[in-house]
Amino acid sequence: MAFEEEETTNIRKVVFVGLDNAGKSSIILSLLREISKFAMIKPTRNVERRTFEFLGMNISEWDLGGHERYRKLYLEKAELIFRGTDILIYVIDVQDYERITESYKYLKDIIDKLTEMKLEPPIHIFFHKNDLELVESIKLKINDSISFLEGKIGDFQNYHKISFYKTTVFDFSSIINAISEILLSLFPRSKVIERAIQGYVNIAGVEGVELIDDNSIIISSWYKDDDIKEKLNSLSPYFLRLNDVFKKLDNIEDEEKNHIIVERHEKFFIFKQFLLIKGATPYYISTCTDEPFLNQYEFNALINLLRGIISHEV
Ligand SMILES: Nc1nc2c(ncn2[C@@H]2O[C@H](COP(=O)(O)OP(=O)(O)O)[C@@H](O)[C@H]2O)c(=O)[nH]1
Ligand SMILES: [Mg+2]
Repeated sequence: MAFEEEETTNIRKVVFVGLDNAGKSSIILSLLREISKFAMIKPTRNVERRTFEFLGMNISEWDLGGHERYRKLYLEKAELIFRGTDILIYVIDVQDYERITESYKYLKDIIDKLTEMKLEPPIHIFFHKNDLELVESIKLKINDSISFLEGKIGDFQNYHKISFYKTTVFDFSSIINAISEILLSLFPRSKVIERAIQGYVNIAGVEGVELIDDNSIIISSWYKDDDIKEKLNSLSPYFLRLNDVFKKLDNIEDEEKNHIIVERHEKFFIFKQFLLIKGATPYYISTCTDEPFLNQYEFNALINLLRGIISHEV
């Protein structure tokens, strides 16, 4: 029991709020889909609402909307929802022009309520459905909505920490970037990376992982035991050297095939170079597994997340 309590104190409560149809479930689902490629999702035993745990965040969703007269009712429930909330994500459908004012009113009510309750969770506003492939006239309209909202919401910035993001489910990086920034506001970067690596280990079944930067520094690592730790620690510097030699010899730029594999005593040591930011210095992963390859699907999901985490300035 004591252990369980200690476990949960590290979990942050993140609530997605917004009008019905704003896109909250879709955002959460797209995260789930991506994350489940490399991490186990822990559904929480919560009867009322669907919640899930992801990299130390307990994420839930709350629909607003309906009749105007319900607004007051919602706010009475607000006490229940917002107490203990670490992060509030407010999702606005920027293509639904008819409900922009309604959405704004709810947000204003919530901020007022929070102030009244003396709660100050940072508020992250997603200008959602900011789709890429839109005709110019719609893009202009969306920008109008966003400027309107930014102007209005700017008024609250004296009281609250408010950030804005433009998101769409059609560009997953827009979502993972926003979530990474939120994660980094909650936990130190090293902790977020560590959790990501741990998630990958759980699903990929590797015996050890080292994430190494271009200065040969191990940024994060996980080992099944001391034996694997010693092996990877000793091998990685050689892999880095070998990788440099190969880089000079070949001019193939196929990232997918850019790895070195060593087999020894039925174990495979796999070293892989990858780019987090185009044009910047590469990163490397050094692993030990039972199989002579890394599953691309899981590996790419890890890279996508790391890209969000590492390339973010804090
Ligand atoms: N065009 C567009 N539609 C989206 C986007 N995200 C969600 N939707 C759609 O918006 C509708 C409502 O989404 P849902 O996630 O159920 O909203 P919720 O009520 O806030 O949970 C669904 O038809 C989604 O397919 C997006 O980024 N762009
Ligand atoms: Mg929903």
